[in-house]
Amino acid sequence: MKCGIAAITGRPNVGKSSLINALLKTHAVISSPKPQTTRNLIRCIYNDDNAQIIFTDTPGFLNPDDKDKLNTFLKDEILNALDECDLVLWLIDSGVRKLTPEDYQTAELIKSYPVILAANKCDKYNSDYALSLYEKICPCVAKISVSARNKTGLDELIKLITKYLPEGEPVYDPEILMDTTEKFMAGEIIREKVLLFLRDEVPHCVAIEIDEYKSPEEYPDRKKLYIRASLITETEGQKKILIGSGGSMIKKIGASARQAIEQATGLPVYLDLWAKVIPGWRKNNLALKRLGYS
Ligand SMILES: Nc1nc2c(ncn2[C@@H]2O[C@H](COP(=O)(O)OP(=O)(O)OP(=O)(O)O)[C@@H](O)[C@H]2O)c(=O)[nH]1
Ligand SMILES: [Mg+2]
Repeated sequence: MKCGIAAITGRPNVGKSSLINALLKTHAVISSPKPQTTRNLIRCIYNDDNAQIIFTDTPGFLNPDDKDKLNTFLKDEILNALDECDLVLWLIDSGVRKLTPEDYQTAELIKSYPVILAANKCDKYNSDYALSLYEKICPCVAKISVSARNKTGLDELIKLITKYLPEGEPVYDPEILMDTTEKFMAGEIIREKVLLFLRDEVPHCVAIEIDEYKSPEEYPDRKKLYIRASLITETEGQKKILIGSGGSMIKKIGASARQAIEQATGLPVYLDLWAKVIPGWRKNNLALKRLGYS
């Protein structure tokens, strides 16, 4: 058996989370068309007869602006993922025609690991040029074209990763899909709907705080999973947009999130959403800590 940790890194929006979902054949982590969807290191576990691969999803690599402490946290999560991994899967977008300073920094950060270079979105672009660009700045043990959307190249990718992982027995029970809590995942699902329904910069200014999480498994007198959550914005203006006229937006987010949480947990759900303001929470260390970004 092989067993080890494959950290997936890359620019925002290249499809890192979508690829994990495609490999695990389930909606494990949230994805969206907006960059900087993923905010935490999340371990997802893949099992087959030959290997257990622990994939770490990470935020997209961006150079943090010193004032934006959330962005500093996102970069730290990437460094934490690199700290614990056995190999790096550097996911690039097949459509890239020019490297950025962040690409060079990523190459520097991962140079001591075996790197598999994977060009995603090969359903949309020919990957050859993008792969040749990145190969010049990062020696890799293998390169491959994949499409998380069309599920192309995924078996080959698993074979490649398995080849470069250390020998070892599985460390996670094969029943376990993710090394995180249901409560955290509920917050992520709500945030995914915020990203889906709200436009422009607003979703990036929203954080979710789960105030109450009472499951029938823990409280047998309840028939439904009860979740009370706060949708936190930085300003009153953003809060107004989040609520929408007559509460229409927050209702839409709630209805869609409730359905998705019901699907994920297999339980009927009562979801109670509230909008709150914590002024400038992305720049405030105490607020970031409270919201799980520290
Ligand atoms: N055409 C195409 N689109 C894809 C593919 N994989 C992902 N996408 C789309 O790319 C967008 C970003 O996907 P994510 O999985 O959220 O990307 P990410 O790299 O995790 O993004 P961050 O978490 O923001 O760093 C979404 O709109 C996906 O539907 C693919 O193989 N082909
Ligand atoms: Mg992501």
